[in-house]
Amino acid sequence: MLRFEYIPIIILCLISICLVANLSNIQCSYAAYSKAPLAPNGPTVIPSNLTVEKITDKLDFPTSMVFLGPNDILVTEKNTGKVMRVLNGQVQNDPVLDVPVASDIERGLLGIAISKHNDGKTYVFLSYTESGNGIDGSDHSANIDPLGNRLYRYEFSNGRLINPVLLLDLNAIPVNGRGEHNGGKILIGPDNNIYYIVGEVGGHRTQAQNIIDGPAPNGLGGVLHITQNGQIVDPDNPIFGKGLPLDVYYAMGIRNSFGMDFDPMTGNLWDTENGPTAGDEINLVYPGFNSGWALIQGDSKDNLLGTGATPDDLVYFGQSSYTEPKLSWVTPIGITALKFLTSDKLGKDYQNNMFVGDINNGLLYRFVLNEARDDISFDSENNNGGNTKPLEDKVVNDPKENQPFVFGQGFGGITDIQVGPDGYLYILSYTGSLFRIVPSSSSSVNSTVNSNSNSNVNTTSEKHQGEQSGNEDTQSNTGNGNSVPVVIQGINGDRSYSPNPITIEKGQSITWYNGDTISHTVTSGVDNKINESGKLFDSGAIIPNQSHSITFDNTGNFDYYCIYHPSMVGEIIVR
Ligand SMILES: [Ca+2]
Ligand SMILES: [Ca+2]
Ligand SMILES: [Ca+2]
Repeated sequence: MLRFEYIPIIILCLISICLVANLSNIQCSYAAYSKAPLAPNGPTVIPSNLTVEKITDKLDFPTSMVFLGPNDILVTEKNTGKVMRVLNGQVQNDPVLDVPVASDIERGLLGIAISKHNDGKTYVFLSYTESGNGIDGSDHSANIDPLGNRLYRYEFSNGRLINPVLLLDLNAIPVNGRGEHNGGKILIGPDNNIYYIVGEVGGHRTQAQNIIDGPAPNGLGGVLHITQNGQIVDPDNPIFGKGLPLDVYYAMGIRNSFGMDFDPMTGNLWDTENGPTAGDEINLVYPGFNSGWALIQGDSKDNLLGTGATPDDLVYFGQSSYTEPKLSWVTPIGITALKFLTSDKLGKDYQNNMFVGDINNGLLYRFVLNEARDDISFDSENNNGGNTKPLEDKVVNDPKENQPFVFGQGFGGITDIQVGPDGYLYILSYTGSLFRIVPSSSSSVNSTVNSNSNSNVNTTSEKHQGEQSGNEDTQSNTGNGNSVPVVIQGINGDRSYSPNPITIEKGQSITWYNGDTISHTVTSGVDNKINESGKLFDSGAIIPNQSHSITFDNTGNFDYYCIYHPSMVGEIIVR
């Protein structure tokens, strides 16, 4: 086991106080993200020859998954600390393991990886924030510190995870009192070693966060790699330097991450990284990569953190170096999972594409790599023929620049993406649902629990007619010639629906036309009041270039929003 004793916490606190003063704009940005809800009629994907099937919706805040075999999946649950087995679409009653976790904010049971060995042994690796008193949910409120952010190896045997071996024990005590930035994803690399990504854990500021006069790195804020037995991969030739914990780092300068994967073509590691109020990233993570946090986030030329730092100001160990993100977002999307689709089961066009999820919008993105596979292709031909010109700077300055990459939506915040033994793409949502994307032709009604989700891609609003017929306030009406037009313009706050607000007379109808390039909804209510959402009216997915009409028979003011993109808000005034 590699154990990094807590570096005298008093020193860390003193240093962090100085930093809070200097970087106050960053420190205050915590939890600025929102989690996208599941679309009421289920998620959809853009290609009409593909469809989304629901496997189950019976999980409790699932975070990561691995396949034991076909239709046999192990899923980690963040807050229960349980590893659940989903067999042929059924969540089994008994967990294969139940560990005690601290679960505040981004703490919990976070990562899982699997490695099958020739001797018949199946190792399962788990990362979690281990509870300080053996009870789930013991956190700041109970004044209990977790034991650590820990990486364990288990053996899968007779349906249970047994024989735990603690491989890595990292500090889980935040400097800023918040349970954020614990990372947690685990991968088995092409070299059969373990790759584990951990965030800066609540504001730690060491040289691993590029604080030149800070304490030595303490194992946080990077991609770590060790053998499956918990040994240093190459002790004689470490990437960053000799001695613990420097020699476990594969990459540094990472604020937080919920996703990484190896490109099956090149063996290159790619990750997603989360900025504070700005600067979500996708990176190619080579050995010795320094991502720039806490001095640079996003593209350094944009100076999104306001530090004025350049790559020359960062802390470098050994042969480490800084590289700009392959893509960054000025406005964070809450970027999460990243997975290469290794199979051609969804069509040759999608094989070896990189799929990425987010938590703010519940969107699934598809990226084609360039020929050398060391960059994202911004060729319009590889991106649904979309306008990729604004992306040539590798920065999504306006949320709309995203759109050529959007592949699917309505998943609720995505926590993991994997490829099953069947070659299909599996999407895990914090809402408790697990989906898979399959060719429409192979979709079987029996395995499709939510058949509504399949009808969304190709239907027009006409097929939704009558859905609201039992509603006192509204009814669908697509044939009203006197309907008042509203154009859905895209993700743009209270200017997403135009005009906004819209005023009509009692008995009149409004027809929303989707002039955007991705689907949106017109759903009554506001984000974060899920119980009231869609109670009065809900259009379901209005796909690009389609319309949906609703007649309003009662007076009043009605808030509405897009359930896929909760930042899109509008108001209807019925006189
Ligand atoms: Ca538990
Ligand atoms: Ca970076
Ligand atoms: Ca741009």
